[in-house]
Amino acid sequence: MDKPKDVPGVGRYGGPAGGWGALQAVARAVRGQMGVSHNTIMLMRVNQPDGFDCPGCAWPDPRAASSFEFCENGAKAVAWEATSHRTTPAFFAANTVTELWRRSDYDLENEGRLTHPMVYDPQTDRYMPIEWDAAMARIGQALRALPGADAAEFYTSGRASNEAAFLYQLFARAFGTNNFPDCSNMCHEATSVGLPESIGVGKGTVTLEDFEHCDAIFCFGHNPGTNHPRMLSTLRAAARRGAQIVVVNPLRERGLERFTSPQHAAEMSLGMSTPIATLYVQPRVGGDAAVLKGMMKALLEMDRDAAATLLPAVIDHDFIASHTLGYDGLVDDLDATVWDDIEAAAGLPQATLAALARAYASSRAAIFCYGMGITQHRQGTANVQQLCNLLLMRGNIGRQGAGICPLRGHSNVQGDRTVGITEIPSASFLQRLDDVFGIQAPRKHGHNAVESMLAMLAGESRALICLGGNLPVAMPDPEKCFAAMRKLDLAVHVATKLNRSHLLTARETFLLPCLGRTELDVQASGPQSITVEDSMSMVHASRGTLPPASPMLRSEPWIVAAMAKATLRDDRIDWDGLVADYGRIRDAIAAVLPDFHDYNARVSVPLGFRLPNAASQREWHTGTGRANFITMAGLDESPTRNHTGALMLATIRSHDQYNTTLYGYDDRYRGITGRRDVVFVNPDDLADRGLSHGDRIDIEAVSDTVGVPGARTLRNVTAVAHDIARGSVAAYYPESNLLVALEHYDPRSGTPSYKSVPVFLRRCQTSTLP
Ligand SMILES: Nc1nc2c(c(=O)[nH]1)N[C@H]1C(S)=C(S)[C@@H](COP(=O)(O)OP(=O)(O)OC[C@H]3O[C@@H](n4cnc5c(=O)[nH]c(N)nc54)[C@H](O)[C@@H]3O)O[C@H]1N2
Ligand SMILES: Nc1nc2c(c(=O)[nH]1)N[C@H]1C(S)=C(S)[C@@H](COP(=O)(O)OP(=O)(O)OC[C@H]3O[C@@H](n4cnc5c(=O)[nH]c(N)nc54)[C@H](O)[C@@H]3O)O[C@H]1N2
Ligand SMILES: [Mo]
Repeated sequence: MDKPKDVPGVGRYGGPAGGWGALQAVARAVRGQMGVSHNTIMLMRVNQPDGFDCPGCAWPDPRAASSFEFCENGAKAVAWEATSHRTTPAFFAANTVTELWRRSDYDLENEGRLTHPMVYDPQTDRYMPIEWDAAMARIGQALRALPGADAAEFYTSGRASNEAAFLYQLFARAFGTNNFPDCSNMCHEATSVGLPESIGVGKGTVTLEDFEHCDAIFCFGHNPGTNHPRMLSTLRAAARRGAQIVVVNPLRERGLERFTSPQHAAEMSLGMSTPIATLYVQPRVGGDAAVLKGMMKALLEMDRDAAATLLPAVIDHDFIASHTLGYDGLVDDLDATVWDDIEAAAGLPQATLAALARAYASSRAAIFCYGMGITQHRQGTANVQQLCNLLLMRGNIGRQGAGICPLRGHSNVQGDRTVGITEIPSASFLQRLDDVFGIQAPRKHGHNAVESMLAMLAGESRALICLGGNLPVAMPDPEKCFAAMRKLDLAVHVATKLNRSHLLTARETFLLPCLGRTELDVQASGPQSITVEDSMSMVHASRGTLPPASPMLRSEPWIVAAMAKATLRDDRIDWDGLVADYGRIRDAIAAVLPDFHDYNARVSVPLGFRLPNAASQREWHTGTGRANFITMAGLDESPTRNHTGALMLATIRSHDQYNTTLYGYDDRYRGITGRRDVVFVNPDDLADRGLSHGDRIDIEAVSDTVGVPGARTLRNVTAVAHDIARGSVAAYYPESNLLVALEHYDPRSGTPSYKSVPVFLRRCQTSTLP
């Protein structure tokens, strides 16, 4: 191969994940770059028993309460919130919304924390300050003026506490709708739909302790070095005691290869690192169902060989007989599926799939971890269920050191779901809500995120309330979602910082600034704690310590209650009493959800308590009363083979971003500095197209993927030759969202197929330089 040409901002990262680079990045975030003073940092008590829960991710805290854990990206998340920059009324007076629209997403949030409640004035095209009371009165009036409650959408982003989320769903249901689009709809909905059918719970079954007892960890489609960095400590410990760590990911991700723990002085000072993956396999993007079926087929063949030669069984037939249903159907499907097809769909040879199966078969207790690489596909739900099938084949659910571990996204996305943020609530939950609060919650199911956008676009939904987040920017197809937002009668954003969604103004638009998790929250009864649930169903308290960014800020529970009071006319809910003391909100949650019994007492201890998880006790709350093998028909994600030359695009996160929030323009572990306008391509795929590393290209989505014609092209990005599976390309979200059709989602869960977008690469047609 020719010597790769020099491309600005594109290099190679040679070191391990973590190490001094991570500490330097923390220092940069803390010193000035994000406008945080050292004193502020000293005041913080992140993930300490008496401090606040890190808003960075949902990975659990270690059991030893003293072993304070913090990471580079946690530091960035905290510094982002604790910044000394402020977005004040003077700033809004100096800039029209049209002018602000032209700024980058990075610049908008970099203005800092919102300080005052604001209302949009169409006359001057500016946001103007408004008193809280006046804002609430107008919001209440606008909601009451809707043709019906179902014309309102109540969006939740997963940072909201259990207390805020519970009040929010109570408000919307007392108002009369189950329209709860939420970030989970774009994230782990395939988990929430797929796991209950397979094993009867919609959450992971393992605890952190299980990681100490397993001897194999499989990582499917997640990138912990960036998105769950504290997990690297767990992987490091497992690797050091000799557990196998098997990675299935089209990209080589540094955090899954090598890690230097900043918490271990010796490793740091000696410049040593711990190798993480014992086996790293790179299927093509969208090839997971084929990988999993290949592993199952290989396992089956091994088991048959073992039976023929009187060796011990590889498959746990006793467990299958006493706990499961549907195994025969699975076996028939595996027998009918030929290796040639599996190899083509997986992009891996049979020998590699057999090696994966052998690694699995040789383990005593295995944990399967997975993230967006599994869920964000047209077959996301089926993918999740294939993971379950493979675990069930060896009885790897409901015993020590074994189980399934979805890596959840936002720090409380799982808790929000538990306390009622769902568009498809159960009848029993609604009945208990009615009984406890004397309301009549609607029974009709509501809209998920995609459905809410389609309803807004059609003019059927007229109001959108957002409890955090950046919905139209996080969703596919900005052209459609932005247009949908602009048609609304009412938009209300409860937020900490300015983002693009706030600039998509409706007839009436309100921007309501709230306290963040790091800040002291004082109500009538004194300082308050909130509670959150992590990825492993541990519920614990979090208490902010920093002085609020502005005296005008209100807490999310306060804002939700104020909106409810201004909107509802004949409810008998004591909103003021609930907000005066969040302990009363927790009592109300416990009254509705028995799993939260003695809630206040149980969160008063450092690590809180674990919610019951039936599958981890081998109790199967499925329709059949057993764990179900659920067979997926076929192998393919969205087949690209009908489109000669098409590649499969996955949209991914850089190391310097939190979803739509950009902390900066570097992606250190992938060697990218100061830019995001790149697409990662396998060198052979470049060569096949007569393209080279550094060429400027256009990415064109295959237009008829889901029967939605229309040109979608991301122009003028730089091709970067990368260690990525053949047939696969990757680009950063949210810039690449314009390539994803709104209708391109998993029909079973509604999860957008952000990680399987068939595209063509073309030499750039525009002559302007980037
Ligand atoms: N610092 C930081 N932390 C975060 C976030 C953040 O943006 N920044 N976001 C939070 C949220 S909301 C979430 S949901 C999580 C997301 O955490 P992750 O699930 O780790 O998210 P992604 O970066 O989108 O994608 C993860 C991996 O999927 C791989 N992948 C892509 N396509 C495929 C495929 O077809 N098959 C397989 N097997 N793998 C594939 C990519 O190579 C990438 O390594 O992180 C949370 N934590
Ligand atoms: N192409 C593509 N698109 C994706 C994904 C992908 O992998 N690829 N991933 C999807 C996933 S997994 C998710 S979860 C969604 C994320 O979707 P969202 O959750 O809607 O987006 P965020 O970017 O996390 O929201 C950032 C905003 O939240 C507000 N905020 C921050 N902290 C707080 C707080 O404490 N309270 C309140 N009220 N507001 C706060 C700030 O104003 C900030 O601008 O994006 C999805 N979109
Ligand atoms: Mo997410």
